[in-house]
Amino acid sequence: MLALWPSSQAGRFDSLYELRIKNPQKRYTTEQSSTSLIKKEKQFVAHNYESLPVVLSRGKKATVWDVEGKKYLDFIAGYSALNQGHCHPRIIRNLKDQAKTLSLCSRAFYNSSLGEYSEYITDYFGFDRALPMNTGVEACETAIKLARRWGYDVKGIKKYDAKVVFAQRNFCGRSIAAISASTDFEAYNGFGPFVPGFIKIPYDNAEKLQELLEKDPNICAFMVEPIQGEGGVVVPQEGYLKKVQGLCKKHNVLLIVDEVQTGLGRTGRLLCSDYENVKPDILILGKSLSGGLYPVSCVLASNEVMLVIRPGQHGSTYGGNPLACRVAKTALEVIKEENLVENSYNMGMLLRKKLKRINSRLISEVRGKGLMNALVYNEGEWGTAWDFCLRLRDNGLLTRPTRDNIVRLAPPLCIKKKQIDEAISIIRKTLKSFE
Ligand code: IF1
Repeated sequence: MLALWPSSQAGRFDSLYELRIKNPQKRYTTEQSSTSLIKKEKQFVAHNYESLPVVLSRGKKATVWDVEGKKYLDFIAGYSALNQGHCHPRIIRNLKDQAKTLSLCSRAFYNSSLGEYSEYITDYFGFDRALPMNTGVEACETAIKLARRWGYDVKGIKKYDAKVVFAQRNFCGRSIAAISASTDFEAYNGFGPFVPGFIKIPYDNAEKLQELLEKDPNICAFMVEPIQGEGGVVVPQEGYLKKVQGLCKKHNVLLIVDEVQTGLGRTGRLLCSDYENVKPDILILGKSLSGGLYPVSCVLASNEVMLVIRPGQHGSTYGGNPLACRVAKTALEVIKEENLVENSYNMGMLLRKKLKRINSRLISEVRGKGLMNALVYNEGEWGTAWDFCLRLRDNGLLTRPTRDNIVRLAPPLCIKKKQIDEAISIIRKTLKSFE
């Protein structure tokens, strides 16, 4: 019995009941310094992240402050969950208002927000129906379920023979299905057995997809990101998505586009797939669908696809709750009303133009679309991309590397020209300090 207790408590109490009831007498320290807060996270939180050492306590638009009051430009934007900027006043107002009125009733009953929100979001993106979920990975899983079921019920694939195709270096989250689709060793290694029926082909290679679709009639869907985020901000050749759409149509295969990260203005269009005028069969959204306030995701599709799922076959306790619906509708309104898509396009152009003008042997490449950008850092005896990010932090800009040496530059879409200039001068100054 004792072995089950937290090691620090062993022997102090006679039973679990005593431990739970009497332990609150423990005195908690509430020291607010960065050092003590980092120490606490390191001691009590699972070691599933290596966070950049900075402890944030406040945010507004594209700016954040640490617990000591130091100010930074946020060039991660909550991994693109904060396209509307930190603590957007209107989204907060509606969140508060709805939280006071009705937060959740589960889909056991109808609620006063889900219908209105679903009408709004289906109109906004031009689909028949929405399936509300919470996190990005849940929406990705939902899309896979829809595709498999459509494969059996509509396409006529023999039961449990359906296959879904993914691009190598994709990222759709941390669930068992998501890591089964992953080619990232770190993400999947040691977590098997994996979900069967998943095929992985190279990204940005329509020919490989064509070969596969021509020989395998059991494929129900191809799932792809229009720009690979975790893959290292990989921008495919122009025309890739259009070609892929043509192939899927020809072979009666659903095209699932994961716009969890690229969507909602991040790349300078409302959806990144808009650049190629591609409307997928299934669209997945998340992250900024709530403006960073609350986990809200969504799957959009036509009647033909969406109606293969019947009552009892899929759902979620929190999915489609009134609070989420109200927040998401407001978050979508803000994107339009504040012209965030246009600003993302313009500020992205400006950022890349200015970055490309910097003449430094420490930058190998600058790439991206809109405000989804990467700077490829040339690591050497002067240090790693991590060291570079630490010094950017000291100089007032927050970001971190992905895939070792790729530094993400993805601020909230409300960022102003003045702040882009400020970021550029911080980057210049930081690069110089390594020369
Ligand atoms: C982590 C990156 C961003 C996503 C796409 C689905 C999901 C994500 C295209 C799942 C999530 C995240 C999650 C975060 C790191 C992160 C990330 F580094 F992987 F690329 F955004 F920058 N589809 N992306 O990018 O959404 O379930 O997390 O809501 O897991 O460490 P989720």
